[in-house]
Amino acid sequence: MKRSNQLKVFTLTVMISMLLALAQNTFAHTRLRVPVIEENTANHGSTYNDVVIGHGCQNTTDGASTIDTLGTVIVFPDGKDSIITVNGAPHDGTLFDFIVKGVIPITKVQDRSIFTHEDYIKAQDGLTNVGFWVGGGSGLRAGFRGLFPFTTAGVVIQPDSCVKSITFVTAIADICEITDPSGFTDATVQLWTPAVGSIYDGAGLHGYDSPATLKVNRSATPLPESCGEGVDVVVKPSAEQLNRDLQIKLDGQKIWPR
Ligand SMILES: [Cu+2]
Repeated sequence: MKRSNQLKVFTLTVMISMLLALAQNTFAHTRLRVPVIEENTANHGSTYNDVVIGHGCQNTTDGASTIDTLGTVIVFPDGKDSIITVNGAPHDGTLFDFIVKGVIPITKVQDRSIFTHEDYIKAQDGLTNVGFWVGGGSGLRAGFRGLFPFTTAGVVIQPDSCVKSITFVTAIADICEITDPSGFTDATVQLWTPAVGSIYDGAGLHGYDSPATLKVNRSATPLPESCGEGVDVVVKPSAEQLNRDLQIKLDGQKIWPR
């Protein structure tokens, strides 16, 4: 092989391994196991999914993710005061403009294989589940991944809307040490939240503005012809909702954040 060719091969190999390392890092973040789903009508039932914790918290010595996780909490946008965009442009209406139920209905699949406790986070109406938390026990060991099962059901796009897809931006906190918000560091918590100005933004921290998302593609009804290409909707929880809902309460007692 000519010297210049060898150099090309070498450069390519280095580039590929760098890309692979990058891809693995991205994959190791806390995400949903199935990030893109179809609509489900009542007849088609539920879509099974998991919150995937990719790694624990980072120690302050070498920055490796060697700290165990004590619990995790996830919140979906409640559809009430959520931040909605249509093809990137702000939308003033509610989620009812785009999805039939106005929220994404979620159900936790009972599972105490990693943590001893779990419960729902309720919307302000006290009925709708907007998220859930799991925690307690010996926890999730650093170096292992954790799957926390749940389902979404009955997510139906308004048939006469021009919605091609709707993406729900979630907010997740993987907790390694119970602190108040001033104690949030890479060693105490991994915040996978949209930066919307809540106390959970975590500027400068590992997961800053890198939330897990769930995209629902239109599949039950055809796009009305007048829609042309159709639109992509993105919905994020508001700062107000996160400050209120992204927390762990056990028997009415707030245990995280302190
Ligand atoms: Cu990560």
